[in-house]
Amino acid sequence: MKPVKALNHIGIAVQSIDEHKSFYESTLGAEFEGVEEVPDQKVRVAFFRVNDVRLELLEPTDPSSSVAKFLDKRGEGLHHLAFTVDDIEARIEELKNGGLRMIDEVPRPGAHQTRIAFLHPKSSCGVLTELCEPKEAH
Ligand code: CMX
Repeated sequence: MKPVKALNHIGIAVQSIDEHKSFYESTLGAEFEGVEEVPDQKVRVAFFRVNDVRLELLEPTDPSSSVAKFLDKRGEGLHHLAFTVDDIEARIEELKNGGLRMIDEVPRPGAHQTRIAFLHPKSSCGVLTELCEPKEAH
């Protein structure tokens, strides 16, 4: 596959953004960038920035959300790594042609008007991995 461009963000599943916001903002001193709802994924997300690294807290908005399921099974913690790509459709095809298992074979809408697609963790060393195409890249 054409190389990914950057680590876009690290996703962390939480029961409540409000409960954990002060840890990232006040204790660690990360820059709070805002909260956004991603209806397609049934989550509310909060972004924090530490230099070039962005952290995304994910809070489920519905019990059927995959994040709610994750919290039930595993509790709060690291959920996924997201990598910036361009031409996400081409990257999905390359991964599929390489025999990797995609959760999303068609891009879905993500936060900040990105388009996203997940690889199954069984195809990526047990780490849920997201391809993320920023709006300006297409
Ligand atoms: N990281 C690593 N492994 C994970 C995982 C995660 N976040 N979530 C589930 N798994 C593992 C499970 O432990 C399980 O492994 P075992 O079979 O060894 O027990 C395996 O994946 C299948 O899990 P499951 O519970 O049977 O399947 P689920 O129905 O929970 O689905 C997954 C898992 C990854 C397919 C589903 O969560 C999914 O489609 N995720 C992509 C969408 C998503 O996570 N959206 C939220 C973020 C949105 C955003 O950033 O905007």
